[in-house]
Amino acid sequence: MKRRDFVRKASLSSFATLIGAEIVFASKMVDGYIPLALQDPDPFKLFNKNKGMVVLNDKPWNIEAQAHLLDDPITPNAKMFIRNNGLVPQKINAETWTLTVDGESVINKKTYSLAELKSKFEQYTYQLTLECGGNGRSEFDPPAKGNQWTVGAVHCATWTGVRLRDILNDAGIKDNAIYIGYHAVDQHLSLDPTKEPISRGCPISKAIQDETILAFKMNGEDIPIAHGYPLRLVAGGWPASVSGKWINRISIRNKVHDGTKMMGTAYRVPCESVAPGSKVKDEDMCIIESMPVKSLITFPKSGAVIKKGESLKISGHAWAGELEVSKMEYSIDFGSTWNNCIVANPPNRLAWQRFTASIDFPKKGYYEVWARATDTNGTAQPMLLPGWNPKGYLNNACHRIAVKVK
Ligand SMILES: Nc1nc2c(c(=O)[nH]1)N[C@H]1C(S)=C(S)[C@@H](COP(=O)(O)O)O[C@H]1N2
Ligand SMILES: [Mo]
Repeated sequence: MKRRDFVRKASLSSFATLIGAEIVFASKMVDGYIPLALQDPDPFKLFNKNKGMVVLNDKPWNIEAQAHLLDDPITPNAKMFIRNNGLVPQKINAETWTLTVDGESVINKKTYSLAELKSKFEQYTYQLTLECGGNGRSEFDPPAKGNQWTVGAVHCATWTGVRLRDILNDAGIKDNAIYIGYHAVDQHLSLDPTKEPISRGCPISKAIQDETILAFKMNGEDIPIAHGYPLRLVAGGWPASVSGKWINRISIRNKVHDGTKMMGTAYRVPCESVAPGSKVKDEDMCIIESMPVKSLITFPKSGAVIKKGESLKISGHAWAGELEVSKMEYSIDFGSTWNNCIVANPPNRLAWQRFTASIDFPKKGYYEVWARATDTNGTAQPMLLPGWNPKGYLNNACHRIAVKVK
């Protein structure tokens, strides 16, 4: 019903764009009629996603990958999870798009066109890991409300754009600045124009890192609409909620940004660990910053069957928020003993690292391959579910796959 109201507002020309053809008898269509072709949009076609992706929610669209889809060193669009808090914008005009830099702590409020951003500032390309803070939520007990992500809310694409730092400096950052907050054009599910689905941010120290960029390209092409066309903030290694899509405003704040989903329990965990199921007061919740060390076996798919005498080549990716992964191990005996994998250096800071190993099994039978990454601080992934928290964030437990040797 709400969706219908929304669609009613969309113009006929945007219907035609979405359908990919002119609606020949459009003038005969009753006001508010939704063309059949749009009544049940196929998300795989709509967003060009791989058929193996799993739709967790359609209002708003939330779609996750499966571990075995994430084997590409650079994640292609077809295999990138989508996480939306509101509605994907329908009509975007890159020609007239602007970015405004404002806030209590901006020296000169400024507005840039996309063309200005591209010509005025140097462009950089980085490969950046974006993982949803709620990735792995489905494992928590008592369960946490929200999309029940398993392991597939992570991707590592390349992003091309301008450094946020260069833009902030161009507008001028006052000495009292401590945070930035983003604003975007996606609509709240209620369609109430005064509400934002999400408006998050990060401390200035993260905002001015080399790799924090305002991107207009993903994997060398225009960013797909679902991933933030025409302008997206990308802040690798932090909960992907910091990486605002469809950005048209950045505020330089003299306090911690107080936008939607910055407060209460949103993207926060108890500052001190709590017993599962506890009620935690808002003031005892801390904002998630760098994501914890984690890894995923992306080849083979769980359930692989190999012949006795064959060795199994596994591969996957490991990442560690602001840090690097210093060690990657696998176990085939339920964690009793561990062997080293080969881990590649990241192509750049904040990109995931590829690991490989060749595994020999002693005899026929059922095995599990468990994978464990350790970051440069010496912190390893837990084998079991880590600290319970009210919203089910930061599950970085070891990934495992089943293997049969016949
Ligand atoms: N404008 C806007 N930006 C957003 C969101 C959103 O709903 N609206 N979702 C955030 C969250 S919670 C995540 S996990 C990432 C998901 O990025 P992706 O859909 O490109 O994978 O986008 C972030 N940026
Ligand atoms: Mo997220």
